[in-house]
Amino acid sequence: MENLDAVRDDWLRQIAAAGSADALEQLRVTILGRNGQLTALLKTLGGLAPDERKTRGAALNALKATVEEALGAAKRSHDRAALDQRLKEERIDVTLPVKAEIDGRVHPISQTIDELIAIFGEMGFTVAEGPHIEDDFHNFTALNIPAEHPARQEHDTFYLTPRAADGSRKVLRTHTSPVQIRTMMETKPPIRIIVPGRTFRSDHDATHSPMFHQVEGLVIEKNIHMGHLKGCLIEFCRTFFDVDDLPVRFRPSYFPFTEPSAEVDIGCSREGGGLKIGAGADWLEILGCGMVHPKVLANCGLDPAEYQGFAFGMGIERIAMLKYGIPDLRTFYESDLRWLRHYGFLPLEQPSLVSGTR
Ligand code: 2NL
Repeated sequence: MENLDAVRDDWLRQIAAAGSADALEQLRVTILGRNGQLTALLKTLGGLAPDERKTRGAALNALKATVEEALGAAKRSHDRAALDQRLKEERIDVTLPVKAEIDGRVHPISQTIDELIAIFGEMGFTVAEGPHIEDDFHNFTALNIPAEHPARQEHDTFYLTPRAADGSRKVLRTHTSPVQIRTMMETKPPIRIIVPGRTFRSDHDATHSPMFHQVEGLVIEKNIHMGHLKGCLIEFCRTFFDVDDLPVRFRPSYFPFTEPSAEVDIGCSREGGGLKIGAGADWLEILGCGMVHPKVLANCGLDPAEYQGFAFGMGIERIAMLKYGIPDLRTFYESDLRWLRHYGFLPLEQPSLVSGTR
């Protein structure tokens, strides 16, 4: 039988002589691997008498522990030497110029929503959100939109299939109003919310996209009247377009969910093909509004004799195009990075907001 002391001394010598982490690993496999030398020695135990096997087995286990310990120590020493070498060789030149970061831009839709939140936030509004997939009740019925209304037609609205057992179909919300319906049904007034978000209509041309963004606002309190509506929306228009004396006019209109209803125009001039907001003799329509219809309040479980309110709605792409001079609606959704670098905003740019209160 081999003398284990000699074997051990030989291995330890080889381990000490290994010149690299790779050589060390090679050695580990040669000694301890599946076909290794120590493994071979262990296999001979089976042929020994029981007494001999016990002593020889114990000696081989001790040898294995010694070799493993030596391999571990040698590996740690190699790693440390390699690190020391790298630290000695590698230099950081702290005087080099900073690498230019590829900085992103905030999309004009996001920027405009941030501005809306800042402006209405100053007036006490919070943001509400809701599902894009709605049911007939929240999108149409509760809003006093009659069955024969064009908005309910197959042609204008994205209906989801298949129908439920009762024949009803879900719809992609055609406006953000269902969120206001849900809010009125769930919370006790006073309510002061804006609802920015995606809306969907089956419409696609130079000025219409099947997906677009809307912001609607809703105020429900006791004794709210048309004066509050006008003050709030005049303040909004002047702040958003950043023109202190911006002319604002309210024109009678019709929506099924408000009574009375109005459309809001701002003063502008269209000279030489250009559009200038806040000056001149022309008018530009920018939003719709009205006092919430008593039937809509009742549909949401509110007593119209106790609570009144006003609501408004506008297209986010439209007001962004007007404010930032973006000529084509379709470019909003093309994800063209050159467009985004041109029309986008830096992340830390503050939303335009009055410097304090007026
Ligand atoms: C427009 C006009 C409007 C509303 C939206 C509304 C919502 C509820 C109740 C009453 Cl829950 N009204 N929303 C009211 C008037 C006008 O939007 O031209 N949008 C693009």
